[in-house]
Amino acid sequence: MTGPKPIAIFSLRRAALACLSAVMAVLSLAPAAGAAAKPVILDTDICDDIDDTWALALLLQSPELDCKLVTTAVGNTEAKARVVARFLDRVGRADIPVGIGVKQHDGTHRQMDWVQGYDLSTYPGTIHQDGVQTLIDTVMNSPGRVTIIALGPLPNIAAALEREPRIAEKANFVGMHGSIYKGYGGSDRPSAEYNVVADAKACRKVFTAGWPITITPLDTCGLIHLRGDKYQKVLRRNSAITSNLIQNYRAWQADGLKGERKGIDAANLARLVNNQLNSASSTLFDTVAVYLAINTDLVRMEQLPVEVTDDGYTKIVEGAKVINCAVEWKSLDGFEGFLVERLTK
Ligand SMILES: [Ca+2]
Repeated sequence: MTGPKPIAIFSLRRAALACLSAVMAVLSLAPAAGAAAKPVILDTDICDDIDDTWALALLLQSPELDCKLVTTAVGNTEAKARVVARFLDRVGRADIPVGIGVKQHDGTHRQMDWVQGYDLSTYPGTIHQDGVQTLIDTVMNSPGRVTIIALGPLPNIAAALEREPRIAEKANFVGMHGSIYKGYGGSDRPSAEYNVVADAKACRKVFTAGWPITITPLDTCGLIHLRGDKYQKVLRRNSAITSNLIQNYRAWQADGLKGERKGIDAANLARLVNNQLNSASSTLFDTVAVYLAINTDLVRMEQLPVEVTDDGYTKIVEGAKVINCAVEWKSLDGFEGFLVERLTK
């Protein structure tokens, strides 16, 4: 260093650049011509909550990201792969391979109605029966560093690390996981967040691996709901992306209501589903993980030593591996605007 930094000018420039970058994000401008899209793998427990389907839609609408593979996680991963495959096919993205993750049972999920009669063998793209191995191969054979975006509990990623630990040298990890200062519903007490507590052992394996880790804990992802004009814009857009998304929201909502209100008649079910469908989204936790794979301008990041406890908390513990945590929104409204802009473009 040859002299003192012109701090004021530097800060001003940095602030101006950050501002410009946030505006570009909100306007959803494509990356500069020639800028290569970032290779990503999406690992999703789609069909448990509906926010994964919203996150998949956001990913497909984001030119900064080049989706190399989608793997399904948790429960009946084969039945979930049918939803991913049909969705990709219907929005014209059957170029993306689908990998079936570690299968835990043969049961149903909440978006089964949407894939009634859909046969996975009719997917024009590739279906990989061993999604974990395909994930490993995709990372190891990629000329550039891959970003794994994980939207659920982590049995697939833990299994991949077990089989091939070197993936941690060739990939970055971005996840919707944990709870740092805030818990569910913006509570001042951290929660044992579902994606962590559902498989704390797998989460600890992933959070102690050698790769760079970025997470959106409940502090930021737990606050995302689309309501009012923002939600109506998505509802009314009626593109391939939004209509397939809303059809899935409908199937998921109806399945949940049928479970809650045993014996409900068809007319009442339709009325309740329509009420919800016409008013707002559910909490869209997972969409924030996709955003963090693109950039972090709209959130305040902290680098924190985080330990995964046996009972599913993500605690700040001196000496633990330091990870990048999106702990607070700089502009929650900006993110929701970005999300709507992307989904409806
Ligand atoms: Ca999820």
